[in-house]
Amino acid sequence: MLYPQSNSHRQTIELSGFWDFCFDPQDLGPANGWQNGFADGRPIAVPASWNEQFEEERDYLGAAWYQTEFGLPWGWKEKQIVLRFGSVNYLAEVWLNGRALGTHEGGHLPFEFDVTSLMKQSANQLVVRVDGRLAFDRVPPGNVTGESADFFPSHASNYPQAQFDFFPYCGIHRPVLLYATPRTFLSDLTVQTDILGSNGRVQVRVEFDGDAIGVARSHLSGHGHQSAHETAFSNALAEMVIDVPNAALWSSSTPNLYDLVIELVQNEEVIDSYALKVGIRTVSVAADQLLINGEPVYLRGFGRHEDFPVIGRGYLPALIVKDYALMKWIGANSFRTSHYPYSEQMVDLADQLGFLVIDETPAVGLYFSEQGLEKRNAVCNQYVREMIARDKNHPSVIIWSLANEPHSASPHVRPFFERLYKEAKRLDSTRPVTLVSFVGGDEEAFAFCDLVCLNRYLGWYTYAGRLDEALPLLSNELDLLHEKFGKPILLAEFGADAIPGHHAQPPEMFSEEYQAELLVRYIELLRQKSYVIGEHIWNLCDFKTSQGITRVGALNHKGVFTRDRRPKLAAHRIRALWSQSDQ
Ligand code: BDP
Repeated sequence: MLYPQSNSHRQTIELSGFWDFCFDPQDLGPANGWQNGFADGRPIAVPASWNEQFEEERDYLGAAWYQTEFGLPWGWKEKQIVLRFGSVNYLAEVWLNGRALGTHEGGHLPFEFDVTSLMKQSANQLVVRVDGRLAFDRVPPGNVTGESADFFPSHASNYPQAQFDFFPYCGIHRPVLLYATPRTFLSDLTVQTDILGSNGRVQVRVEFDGDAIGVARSHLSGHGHQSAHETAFSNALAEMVIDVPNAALWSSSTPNLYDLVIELVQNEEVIDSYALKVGIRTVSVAADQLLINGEPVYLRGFGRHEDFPVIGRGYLPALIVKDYALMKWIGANSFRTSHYPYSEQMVDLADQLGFLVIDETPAVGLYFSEQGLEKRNAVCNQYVREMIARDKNHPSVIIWSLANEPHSASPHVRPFFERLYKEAKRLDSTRPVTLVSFVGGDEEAFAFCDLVCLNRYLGWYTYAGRLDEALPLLSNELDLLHEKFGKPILLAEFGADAIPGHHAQPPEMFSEEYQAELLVRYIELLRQKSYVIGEHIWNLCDFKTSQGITRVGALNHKGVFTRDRRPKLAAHRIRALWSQSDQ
C-alpha cells in the first residue's frame, strides 16, 4: 500500500480539523439514519482520541459517530479518488453521501475506499461510526472472563478491563486523507535490497491498476549515483533490478537514503509517478547474532507508546520529533512498536534518523480459548498482511513481531503462530520474524521464530525489591533458553516503576534510585551474554493505562522519562552507559 503523495500526477488533501461528534451509548444511530448525517453534533478534533477531549466520558468505549463535509477539489473531475484512514480504533463503519463504503476492524493500521463514483461537486458528507468496545473476540481483547490460564487475572479488576496495559483510547487517531490519482495508476511498489561486494542491488516490483500500460521507468539518485531503467509490464507487473556501484549503505549510524522515482509510461508519456526513499541494507540472523549489512548489531532502546495528555493516541508530529530527540540524547539505536504499528510518519523518521525498528502487530494479550478462536486468527492474519503491506519498503524496519505476550498454554498456540509466521515469511522473506513472550521456555513458537524475544520483570513483579536474588535467576534462565532454542535473545522488556520525585537510599521500589539500579544491573548482566543481541527498556516514557491498584494515577511509571518527557534519574544513568557504545 502506497502512502498518498502529491506530485504532478497525484494530489492529497487532509481532512483533519474539527468534525461533528456524538456519543451513541444506546446505539440509536443506525435506526435513526445517522449514516446520512446527524444533527446536534459537537466539535471534536480529528485526529485524536475522544477520551480526553471532553469533561466526561473518559472511559466511554462504546459507539460514537463522526461527520464532516468537503467539496470536490479543483481539477479532480477525471481522477480516481480514494479516501484513506490512517488508524481508527477499534471498529470503523464509513458512509459517503449516505452510501456505505465498508468497515474496518482494528486500530493502528490504514484502510481505504475508492470513492470516485460517489463524489459530488460540493457538500460531500462523510460519516464514520466508531465502536471502541472491549470484547473477548477482539484483538487486543478486553472484558474477558473464563479460565485464568486464558488471560491476565491481574487485569481482571482493572477499569476499563483491557487485557493489555495501556489505556484503550478510541477514535480517529491518524490523519484522514483524500487523494486523487490518474485512472490508471501505480497501485503498489515493493523494494528489496541486497549487497554484492561493494555494490548495492535494488529490486523493484511495480504494480498498477487500470488500462493496459506499456512500461515502468525508474530513476534512482543520491550519493553520487544516478541511473534510469525501463521495463515492460507483463501481466500488470514490472520487475527491475538496479545495481548501485559502491553503494552508500543504510545503517543506524549511516542512515543513507537514495531517491527512487517510478513512472508509468504510455506512448512515451508519463501518466503517473511515485517517489520513495530507499535504504540499501540487508538484515539476517546468523548463529547468535543479528546482522545488518553482514555486521553484528546490538540493540539499545525501548518499548514505547503513542500516548500523550489530551490527544491520547492521536497523531502528534511534535511528539514524534521529541521522542526521537530523547532517544538520540540517551544513546538508543532502536525501538519496538509496542504494542501496535506506530504512525507511518514515525517509521519515515526512523529511516531518516537511523533507528532500527521492530514492527509489531496489534496482537497483544492474545488468548486462545476455543470461543472466538477462528475470528481471532483471521484478525491476526489481517494485521500481519496490513502491517507488511504498509511498512515493507522501510529500511529501518528490521524485524516483524507477530504478537506481544500471548497466553501460550493452549495446544492451539503453536499452529496459530505457525500460520502467522508462514504468512509473514510469504509476504516478506527478507526480514526475521518473531514474537515477544513472557513464558520463556514454554513458548513453543520459539522453535520456528528467527530469534527469541523475552519480557522479564524479576526484581519487580517477582522477587520484589530483591535484585540480588533476581539477577542470578535471570542469568540462569537466559542461559537455559539459549541452550534450548540455540537462537539469539533480545530482552524486549525489563523495568521498574518510578514515581518521579520519589527517592530512597538504599533504593526501594517506586523510587528513582531503584529503577535506575535495576536497569543498570540488568544491562550489566545482559552484556555478559554473547547470545544477547539487545536490551529494550520498558518504557521510554510513563504512559496512561487502566485504573488499578498497581497503577498510581492510572499511569504505568516504568518510563525513564515522565509522560511530559522529563528525565528521571534512570535516564541519566542509561545515557552514561549507552553513550559509551560505539554505534
Ligand atoms: C509487560 C507488557 C507491557 C506492560 C508491562 C508492565 O508487555 O505491556 O506495560 O508488562 O507491566 O508484561 O509494565
